[in-house]
Amino acid sequence: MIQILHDETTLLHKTIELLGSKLRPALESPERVRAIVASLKAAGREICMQSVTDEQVQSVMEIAKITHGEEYIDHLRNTHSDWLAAGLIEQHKSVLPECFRLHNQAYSSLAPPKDLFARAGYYAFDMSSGIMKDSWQSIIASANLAIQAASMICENTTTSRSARTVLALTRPPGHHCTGHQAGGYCYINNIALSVTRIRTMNPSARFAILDLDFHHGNGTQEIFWSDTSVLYVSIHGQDEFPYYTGHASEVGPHNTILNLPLPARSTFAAYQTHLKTALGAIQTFKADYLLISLGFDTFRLDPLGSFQIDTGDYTTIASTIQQCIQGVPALILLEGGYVLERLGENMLAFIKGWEG
Ligand code: SP5
Ligand code: ZN
Repeated sequence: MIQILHDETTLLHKTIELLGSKLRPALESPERVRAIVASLKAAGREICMQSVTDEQVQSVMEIAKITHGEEYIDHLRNTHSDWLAAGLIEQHKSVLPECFRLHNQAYSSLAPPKDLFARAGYYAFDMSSGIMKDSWQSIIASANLAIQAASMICENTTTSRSARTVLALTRPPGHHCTGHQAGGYCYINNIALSVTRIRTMNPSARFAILDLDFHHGNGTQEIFWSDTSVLYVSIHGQDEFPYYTGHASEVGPHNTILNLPLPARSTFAAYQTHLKTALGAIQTFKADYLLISLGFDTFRLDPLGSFQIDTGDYTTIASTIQQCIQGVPALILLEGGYVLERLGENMLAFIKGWEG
C-alpha cells in the first residue's frame, strides 16, 4: 500500500503568473491538491495529515540551505514582508520579478543586489514564481512533506515488508527550482531535500530520480549534475518550457543524466518506449531508492502539455515501473498537472497500477 502525505498549509499559497503575455491567476492552484485529496477520500483512501511544528520549520530550513544556500532561503521567507514594509506592494498582492540577472563570464561573481526589484529577478528565472503573503508557509510545508516522506521510506526499509512507497502531495512543486532560482511554480527543490534527508540515515545510498512531469526538471538536473550517486532520468516535451534544458545531449560529466524528450502530440505508445528506456537505465544504475517526480501535465487535455496520454495509461505507467523496480523503496512527489476535473482520477489510476 502507498502511504499518502498531505498538509493543508500547502493550500495557502495562491499567486499569479504571466502566461501567454497575460497576467492571470497561476494554473498551479490550491484547487489542484484539493481535487486530488477529494478523489482519494471518495475512494476510501487514508491520508496521513501532516502539519509543520516550529521545530520542524528550523530543521526544514537547515536541510533546504544545504541545496539552496542561506541567502536564497531568506529571500523566500522575507521578500513579501520586505516589499510590504517598503510600500512596494499591497498585503494581498504577489511579488513578481521585472528584470532577471544577465549571464556572462564577466558577471558570474555578481553578489545578490540590495534593491528589492533587482533581488526578485536575481532569485528567479521566470514570471510564474510569484511570492504572496502565505507562500513561505506553503513552501516550507511542501518541503517538509518531502522530508517526512524520505524519513518514512528509510524506516520502512529497516522495519519490514510494510509500505515501501510514500506519496507526498507536495505543493508548490519543486523540479524546476535550481540552487538559487525559483521558476515554473517551484521555490524549493523538494526532491533534493528528500535526497539530503535519506543521506543523513544512509550516507552511501544511490538514488534514481524518474521525472515524469511533462516539463524537463531543469532544477533537479542542475542540482545533481555532477553527483555520481544520483541518476536523473526525465521524459518530457521536446522544446517546451523551460526551453533551454532537457536536450538528449545533456548527459552530465559522469553520464548520470538521461534526457528523453518526446515531440508534441506524442502517443502513449511512443511514451512507453521511452519509459522502458528510462527503466532500463534505472535498473543498470542499481539505486537503493527510487524518487519519482510525478506530473499529470502529460494528460491529453492539459493546458501546459501536448502528449496524448489518457487516464487509463497512468495505470500502465505505474505498473510498468513497479514491475521493473520491485522491492526498491520509492518516494513519489507531486509536480505539475493542471486539469482540475481530471487530476483526482489520474492519480487514482496511477495508484491502481502501482499497487497492482
Ligand atoms: C511544475 C510545472 O509543471 N511547471 C510548469 C510551468 C510552465 N510555465 C510556463 C508554460 C509556458 C507554456 N507556453 C505555451 C505552451 C503550449 N504548449
Ligand atoms: Zn510540468
